Amino acid sequence: MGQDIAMETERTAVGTGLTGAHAERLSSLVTASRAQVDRETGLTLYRDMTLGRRFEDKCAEMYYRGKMFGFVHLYNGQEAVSTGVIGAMKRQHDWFCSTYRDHVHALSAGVPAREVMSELFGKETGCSKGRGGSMHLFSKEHHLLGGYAFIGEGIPVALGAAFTSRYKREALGEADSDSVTAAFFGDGTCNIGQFYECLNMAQLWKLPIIFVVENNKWAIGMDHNRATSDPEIWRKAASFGMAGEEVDGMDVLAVRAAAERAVARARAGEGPTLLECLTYRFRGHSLADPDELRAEEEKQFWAQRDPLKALERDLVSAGLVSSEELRAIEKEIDAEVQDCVDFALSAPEPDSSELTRYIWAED
Ligand SMILES: Cc1ncc(C[n+]2csc(CCOP(=O)(O)OP(=O)(O)O)c2C)c(N)n1
Ligand SMILES: [Mg+2]
Repeated sequence: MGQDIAMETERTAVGTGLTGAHAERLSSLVTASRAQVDRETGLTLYRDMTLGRRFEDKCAEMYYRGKMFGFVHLYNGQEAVSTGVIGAMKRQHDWFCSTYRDHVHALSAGVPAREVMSELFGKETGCSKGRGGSMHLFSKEHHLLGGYAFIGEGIPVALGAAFTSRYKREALGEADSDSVTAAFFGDGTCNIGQFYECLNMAQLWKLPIIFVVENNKWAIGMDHNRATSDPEIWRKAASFGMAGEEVDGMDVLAVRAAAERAVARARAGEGPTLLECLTYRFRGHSLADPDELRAEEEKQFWAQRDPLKALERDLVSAGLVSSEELRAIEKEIDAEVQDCVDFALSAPEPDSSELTRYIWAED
């Protein structure tokens, strides 16, 4: 027991939740290669991240006011990952696969906010017709292959999408079939079998897939450093001969640059990438979690690395935008989010005669 405690102290840099090696590299990751963006792209990134943040804040409000039910897992703090990766891919061409923490991935993929909010209220106008709820967002039109309540469940689904892309091009002769799939999942999910099975198959068949690990250091109340043999997840890629990369997941420009490299490899037929994004969730595991396990010092450390504030500093210091413009965007987005709530609250519920509809495919 005494030995266990000593080992953990050595492995965890105080106050960051990171292991010593991770913590040492965090500062160099900040200055690692970052995407160059023009004004328009910078504004698009800021808008997407702000929509994610404000949408989630509104969900918390609705949940605590008793308007939303069931388990709801918010994404606050992790926005740079969704925006950085999905923003580097082609909407309605490439494919995305999420987890139960899926609202913001859906928004970044272009699913209308009204449809996402409606789904959270269980309404017919929801992207899953009100049958899925928070953890099961789906949109064929926007190539969102689903949120999944079971951890790791989306990884083989994403692998199938990546296989389909290659099969269509090489076996069926569809020359324009060059889509790439991004599978998002957490650090805790990297300790289950499907992760390893899918990494193996993806590399064996050189599939166009990006395994995006959102390492927020925690799997509910389990500290990542206590749960895995090598806390540096990206290194696990080497066991499969796969490209692996670690990136500051609080820096959208760094995530975007890493995603661009991974997408380029995948489209060129060079196969998959394991991309580990070091990030943090600013709220409890779900809205039912009082969040009492994580140290205040650790929360403070990561709060100072808020990805939205970091992007604002970057865009303003580069002279691309003014803070006033960003405040105006936030106002617009607040109005958009309120519109979603009004729309979702007044939308119809699924008709009870149709409760079993959509269990089987209709076309
Ligand atoms: C197959 C399966 N086993 C256990 C659970 C219970 N469970 C829900 S969330 C979670 C932790 C996942 O942590 P991580 O992958 O780091 O994702 P995060 O919540 O941090 O985004 C677990 C074990 C589950 N949902 N599915
Ligand atoms: Mg986690």
